[in-house]
Amino acid sequence: GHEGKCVWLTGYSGSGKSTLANALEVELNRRGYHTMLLDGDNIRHGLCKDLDMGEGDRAENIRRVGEVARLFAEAGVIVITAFISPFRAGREEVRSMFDEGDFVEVHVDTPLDICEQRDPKGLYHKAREGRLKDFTGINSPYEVPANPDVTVSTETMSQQDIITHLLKAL
Ligand code: GGZ
Repeated sequence: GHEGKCVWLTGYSGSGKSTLANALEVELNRRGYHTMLLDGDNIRHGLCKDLDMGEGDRAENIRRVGEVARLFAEAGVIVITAFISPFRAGREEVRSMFDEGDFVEVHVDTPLDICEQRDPKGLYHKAREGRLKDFTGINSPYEVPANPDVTVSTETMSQQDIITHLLKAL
């Protein structure tokens, strides 16, 4: 069978990580690959529901996601993750758990002001009003990936182009 991998999407809230992750999963499934999509919806309500958005808890969130991703990848699954994962050290820690080439870091490089304009859940607005603490990009840091395997821009590339690009990188 084919070997497992981890496609790790990182970027701001509203950058388009989940949309891309879902589209990538559909394409991989069409090609016969077994996939597992991990995102806030299935992780932060279950495995990580004891964690908040402070720096230490975000680090623990990413550590747990990395461990789960590795278990699935060892079973031959292509794992796609969609977490802000704002800290470089945490992303590098997860990378170190995989063989070279089996961890593909994808920077979803949508600028903060675009994410804030989109604001699909009104969270940026809430954060600007001071009603949400530790919000990434407003009052909590995002460390831009220094050496991502792939950088994608949802502004300049169509979703189909991005998916094609990601499939090639795999
Ligand atoms: C950032 C927050 C926050 C704060 C709630 N900061 O766009 P969303 O809504 O659906 O995805 C965001 C999600 C971020 O959780 P992650 O597990 O991806 O974060 S991390 O990787 O840093 O652990 C956002 C929502 O939760 N959200 N509060 N304060 N995003």
